[in-house]
Amino acid sequence: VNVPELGVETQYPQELADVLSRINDWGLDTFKVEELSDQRPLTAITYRIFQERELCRIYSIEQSTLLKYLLTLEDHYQQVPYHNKAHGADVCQSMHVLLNASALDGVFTELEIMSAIFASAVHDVDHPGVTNQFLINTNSDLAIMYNDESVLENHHLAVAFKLLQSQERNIFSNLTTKQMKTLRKMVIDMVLATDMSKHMQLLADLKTMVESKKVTGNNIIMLETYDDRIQVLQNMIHCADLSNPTKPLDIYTRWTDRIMEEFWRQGDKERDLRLEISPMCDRRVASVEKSQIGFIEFIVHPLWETWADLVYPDANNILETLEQNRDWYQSHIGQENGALSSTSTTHDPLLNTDSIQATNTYTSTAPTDLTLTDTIL
Ligand code: 8BR
Ligand code: ZN
Ligand code: ZN
Repeated sequence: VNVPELGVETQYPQELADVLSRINDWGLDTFKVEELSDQRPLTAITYRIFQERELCRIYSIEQSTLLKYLLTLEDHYQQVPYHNKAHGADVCQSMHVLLNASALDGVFTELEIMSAIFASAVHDVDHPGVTNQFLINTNSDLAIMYNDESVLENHHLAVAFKLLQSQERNIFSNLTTKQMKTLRKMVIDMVLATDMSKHMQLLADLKTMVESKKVTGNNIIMLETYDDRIQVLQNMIHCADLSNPTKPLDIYTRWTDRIMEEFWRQGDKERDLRLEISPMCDRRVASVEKSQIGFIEFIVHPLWETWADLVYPDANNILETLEQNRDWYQSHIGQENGALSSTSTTHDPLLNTDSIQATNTYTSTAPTDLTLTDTIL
């Protein structure tokens, strides 16, 4: 079977190859990959990572089978502002970089690594662009199906494994029964850990692990039990999922534009349904900067600070960028004086219809720390 070298059709093979050559870098521009790959960022990035890690050779995966799986997976991400295939691609590539930490050198098996890459690629598939709480409050079919427990995360997993059922897409057909069983357990454990309501527990357990950390002579972490190994992988995918604020500022602000637009669309739905509008979801009360500062201060920074302790000193640059980005949002708070920030979706026609109202209410009704935590967790 003839498969394109980069896995995707492109009119710009050289430019795409150049961007993808930064596959091991924290600053890879997923948005550029999105443009240059004719809207196939997830396939282009995951295919490249499988090649980079020689996973097709190790697990006898036909490249054409891998491509069929990835293209179908990518098609099952919905066209929502944030939780779309670009976010899937971003989390997958971030996970790939985190797995390369020198403190983790040789720690994880090839099967654990493939499970981690696979879990991150599928972790938000078919996300409808609304939160678990919204799905529960509206008595959605998904909430009924999963009895209100990690509704979205259970669904992402079910879709991901369902897509393997067809033989022509089954990338794991040459794994042994035992390998498949282990992979499936690990992928489930990782994707369920991306439910934000598990954040506090995950972080608490990570802190305990850091306190009793054992390392080898060359500063490599020792993880002996399954519980310890999966705990690190769960925190790693959670870090990758919450890595937007640790990326170069121009990339971070583009993700912020997208998540805010998605929140606001949920707020529009809540208004139409006469439900209470969730914090941060009211486009007429847009407080982008304050939301991001709260998000960093209460959730992202505590997590990354602990991760940086675990893999010290591998994540120090990441932590530094995060702190600079927080300071940037901080310095942009008063400055705009009620006007919409340059980073918000002012080009978005949906927002522009409300821009006058948004300008008036911008500074007056920021979410308190408590409501912020309420919405996300
Ligand atoms: P998921 O991708 O699994 O949904 O987890 C990330 C969550 O963090 C988002 O759903 C959102 O609730 C919150 N968040 C906020 Br607030 N700002 C964000 C940002 N700039 N990037 C990513 N997530 C953000
Ligand atoms: Zn998710
Ligand atoms: Zn996600």
